[in-house]
Amino acid sequence: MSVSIETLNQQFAIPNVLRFVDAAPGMPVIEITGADASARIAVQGAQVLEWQPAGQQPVLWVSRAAVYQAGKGVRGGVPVCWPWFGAGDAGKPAHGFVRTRMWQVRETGQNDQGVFVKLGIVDDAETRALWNHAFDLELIVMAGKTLTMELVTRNTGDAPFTITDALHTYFRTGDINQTEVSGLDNTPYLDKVTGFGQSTQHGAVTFTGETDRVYLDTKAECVISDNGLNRKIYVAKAGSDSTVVWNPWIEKERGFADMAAGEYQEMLCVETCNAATDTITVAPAQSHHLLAKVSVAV
Ligand code: TA6
Repeated sequence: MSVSIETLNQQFAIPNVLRFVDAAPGMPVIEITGADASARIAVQGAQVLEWQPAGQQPVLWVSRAAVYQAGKGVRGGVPVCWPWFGAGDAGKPAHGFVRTRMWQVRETGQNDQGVFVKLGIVDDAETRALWNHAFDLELIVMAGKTLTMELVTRNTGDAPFTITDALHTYFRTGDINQTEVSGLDNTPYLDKVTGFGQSTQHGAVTFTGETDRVYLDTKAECVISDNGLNRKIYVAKAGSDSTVVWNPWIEKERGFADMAAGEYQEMLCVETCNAATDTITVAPAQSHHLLAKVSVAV
């Protein structure tokens, strides 16, 4: 059941700091204008769309061709992939089913770290038809000088369940040809471009074509050297054993109706996740926390 913009603003707006607007019919978006940063978060999918620290360039990327439509994920920002990362079983949506569903707003507020929002989603008959488990999933977003996103999986059922999950973060970069990602040196990865063959990273990740890699058993902080915009973006994490690095490049970009021509040159994904063999099993009444912490230095 969707809640009206008026009701959301009555319950959760913070004057001059946080308000709800309709990005499209049935697509409420939270607009944050804090002292340290501005941000936008779609209530559908609890999808952070934008984060821009005061005095900085935008850090996240959203396609100019993105579609804002109830039931469709927005191309960019931070899609929440849960309870599986990647292709699901036949007939099931890629990257799980929560990114296209309406979440509930649970809390908004501000403190010395910035402006925070808590969004949650629980199981229902539709989700149980896709994945037969009871759960409570919550995303806590703190938008300040640093962006933190914490995805909390709670098992509210009576049997253990196993998930893979991701904060599938799309970053803006000045020029993919002048961009590299460090922090994954000597790390094994599955290369989706070559049918998930296993390789090992040597040095920084650079981009000369389609790049789609699941780095395994790594808790490392990644650093994006965005040399086009003369900045470094730090992606620290907790509760995550995998990191995915993705750029669709020219051909795959053409396959996305919600990417404009040439946009591959201004974006990359560094995804904070548990993927492939890095699965997470949650016992009844227990929870798992996946945390991404993003900061920028020029
Ligand atoms: O995380 C990388 C990836 O799995 C790519 O293989 C590509 O499929 C991308 O996610 C986007 O997936 P989506 O379902 O959002 O179009």
